[in-house]
Amino acid sequence: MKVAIIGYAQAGKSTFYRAAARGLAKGEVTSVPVPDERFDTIVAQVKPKKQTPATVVLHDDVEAANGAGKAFSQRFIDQAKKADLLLHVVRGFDNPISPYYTEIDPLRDQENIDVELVLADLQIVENRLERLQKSPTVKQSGSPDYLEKQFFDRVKPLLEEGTPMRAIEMNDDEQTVGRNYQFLSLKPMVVAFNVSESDAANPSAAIKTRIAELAKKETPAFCVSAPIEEEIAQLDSADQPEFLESLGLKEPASNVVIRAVYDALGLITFFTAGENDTHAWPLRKGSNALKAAATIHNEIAKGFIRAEIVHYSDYLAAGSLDAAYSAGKMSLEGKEYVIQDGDLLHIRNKS
Ligand SMILES: Nc1nc2c(ncn2[C@@H]2O[C@H](COP(=O)(O)OP(=O)(O)OP(=O)(O)O)[C@@H](O)[C@H]2O)c(=O)[nH]1
Ligand SMILES: [Mg+2]
Repeated sequence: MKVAIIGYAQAGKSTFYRAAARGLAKGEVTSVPVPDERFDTIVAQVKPKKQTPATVVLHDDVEAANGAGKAFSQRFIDQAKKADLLLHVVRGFDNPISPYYTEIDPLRDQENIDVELVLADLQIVENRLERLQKSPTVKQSGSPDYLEKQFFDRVKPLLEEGTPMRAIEMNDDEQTVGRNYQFLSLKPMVVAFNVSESDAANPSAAIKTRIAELAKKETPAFCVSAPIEEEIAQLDSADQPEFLESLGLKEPASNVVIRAVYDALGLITFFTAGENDTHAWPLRKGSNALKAAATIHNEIAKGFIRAEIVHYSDYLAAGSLDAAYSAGKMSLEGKEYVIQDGDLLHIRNKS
């Protein structure tokens, strides 16, 4: 899953990218492990030869957005279109370089990017509606062009009011049309306000209010201090707790952001606790056991007999998979069983 880091110039995008990548950053694209305490617990207990966490792919290769109310460049739009999720890093710290506005105003910057995303989509909708006028089938009730015109006629005034596509109710066909057009405001979005060190643990009332407003619009938002996060990432894990405590943090803020990204992508995790490889697998919410089997390997899905399932809470209570099995906590499920976040799986199969 591709996560594009977007924002204005010098907002701290690359600093945050390096911090979230926990020292793994290579170039501008890095596969970043999703922090998961449950996975760490399983690994510590199983002690496998190899461990494979779930990951998301962070892209720091998107050109900075034009500031001061200028529209996005075509290059920005083309790069952002390819992403599954947009992670907006907002400048909330004093920067003497101040490339676009002199005064710091994270609320303005966050809103400006949102408005530009909607305007970029509105442009596409308007162009398409103009072309559709010339379509020979646009008046034929039920034709694809007819349906598209109806849909775009409905969303146009909403976009004009500044409503992002992701906040507009759509049926399945409309969702498909929206995805085909790669509308930017339809993509899930997470916001990281890059504020000063002292504000990160204790944000201003204005930022708290904005975070609450964004949460209502299904846009998870957080405060981070990107340079501090980068420092944390450089520390040995033994030295981290004391440093985090001195900052008033329970864990690195970038961990929280990456988990929110994963969740906003609509993903949950299931585990396979093998002695050779203990693996955390990303899976779309609502997927069944057959889909989980196919995620591991197509052959395993083809030969699917049953899924042995242990819920994570039962595993934790028992202390090991063997103990959970002995305590009767394993259930045998068929292909249609809906995987729950944290399930430990073993697929019985013919292959
Ligand atoms: N004081 C302070 N400086 C920061 C903070 N975040 C980033 N910086 C500094 O701001 C400058 C720009 O940071 P980058 O992470 O390169 O920003 P960017 O958004 O990737 O910049 P471009 O890719 O050039 O658009 C660097 O000198 C950082 O060290 C912060 O929270 N506080
Ligand atoms: Mg950068």
